[in-house]
Amino acid sequence: MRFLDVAKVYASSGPGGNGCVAFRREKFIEYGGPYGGDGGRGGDVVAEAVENLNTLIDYRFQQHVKAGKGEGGKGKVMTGANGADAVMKVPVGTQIYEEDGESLIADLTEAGQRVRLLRGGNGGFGNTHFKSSTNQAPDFAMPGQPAQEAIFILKLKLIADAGLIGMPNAGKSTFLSRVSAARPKIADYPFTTLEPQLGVVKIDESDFVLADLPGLIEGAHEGVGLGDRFLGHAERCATILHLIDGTGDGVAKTYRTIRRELEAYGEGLAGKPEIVALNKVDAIAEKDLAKKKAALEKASGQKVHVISGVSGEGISTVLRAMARQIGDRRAARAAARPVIVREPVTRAERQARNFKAPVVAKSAAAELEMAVKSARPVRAPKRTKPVEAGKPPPKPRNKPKSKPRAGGKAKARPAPARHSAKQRAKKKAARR
Ligand SMILES: Nc1nc2c(ncn2[C@@H]2O[C@H](COP(=O)(O)OP(=O)(O)OP(=O)(O)O)[C@@H](O)[C@H]2O)c(=O)[nH]1
Ligand SMILES: [Mg+2]
Repeated sequence: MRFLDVAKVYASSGPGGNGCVAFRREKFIEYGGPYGGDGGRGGDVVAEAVENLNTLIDYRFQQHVKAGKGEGGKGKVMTGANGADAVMKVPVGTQIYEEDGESLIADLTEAGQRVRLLRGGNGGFGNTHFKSSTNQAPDFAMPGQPAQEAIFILKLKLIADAGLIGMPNAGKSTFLSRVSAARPKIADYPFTTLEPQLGVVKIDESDFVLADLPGLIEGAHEGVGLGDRFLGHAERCATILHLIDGTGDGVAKTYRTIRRELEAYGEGLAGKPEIVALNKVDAIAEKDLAKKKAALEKASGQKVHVISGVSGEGISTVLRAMARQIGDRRAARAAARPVIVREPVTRAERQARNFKAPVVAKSAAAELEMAVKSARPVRAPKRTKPVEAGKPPPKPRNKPKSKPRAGGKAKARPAPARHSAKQRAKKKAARR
């Protein structure tokens, strides 16, 4: 499947359905009155980021997106059906721009993220809506609202943690194939890689996504070579691995050329953390290595890693340095993310926090106060005397149930005498 990272889409939402003019006509019902229903709502145009897409190639073939129109209202006060929404499925990392390609509307960076691009028209009111004491038989209804139309530019900027940048033939694709399961095309001619390739790198306990980008050459910002449009895929990276072919001459000059291109591209790419690596060390003559490394260190002003994508030399050190920078950015982002505590809205949600929450919502402070008040006090457990060894356990003390009388001891009331049936008959006879 071809990779496509820019697409133009013509979209239109659905118009609303017209309101209906109808009158009730039934046998034995005089003055039936207005009876026309409202029109249905037109469908929206929605963009949704989905996990299993990697390219915008679908929009090369389907450039028109149209939502369903709302159905007209009907007699018997029947409302028309709403039009179906048109959902544009795009890969994660897609940015949606207005027709000019510069005004950003939405940036879909997480799977499942949705944004409404165009609103469907509302349905028109039927004549039932307009009945009043002064106009008891309105013979008009409202038309549905018209649809909205717009042209959108979709730009995919891959979500990678690190990007590989360098001149053509620097060994970028070889590096990616060495450190991940990705199998990009490798050849000894320039511009072998024409589209970005992604690979997942596992190092120690962490993993990250590495993007192999096409080669940059002098004047790329003016369109020379493949241009610099693909640098958009490095915009979201935490770090850039700048590879320089060590077998060539003028490594410092090559480094400066690429840096100039990054600065010309803008979008904060030149300010990103960068790791510099002198590649193809297996093919560099021993006597030239120190000289080239020193020249590169002077030009870049930082430590230069000496690596080889073919022999694997120095690769784990570079990957660890990249993982560290990626980890730092992940930690900074996690710290900066606001913790959103949503206030409970429905009654069920409020009662999940406090089961005595009132049916009608109160302010959060009032509810908290109520929850504290309604909580039962915790009682201390009863203290009991420890039983001494060899002694019988103490008898439970009976407390008098009634208050003692003022002058003396409380007297227990005698239990009512219980007589058998024989005794009762005897008593009865005696009374007579
Ligand atoms: N000796 C040696 N050769 C290498 C090394 N890495 C890459 N090469 C060779 O360099 C040539 C170009 O390698 P690629 O990985 O295709 O280079 P690239 O940077 O992806 O090139 P483009 O896609 O054209 O930008 C191939 O012939 C590789 O075999 C290395 O570490 N040592
Ligand atoms: Mg390549």
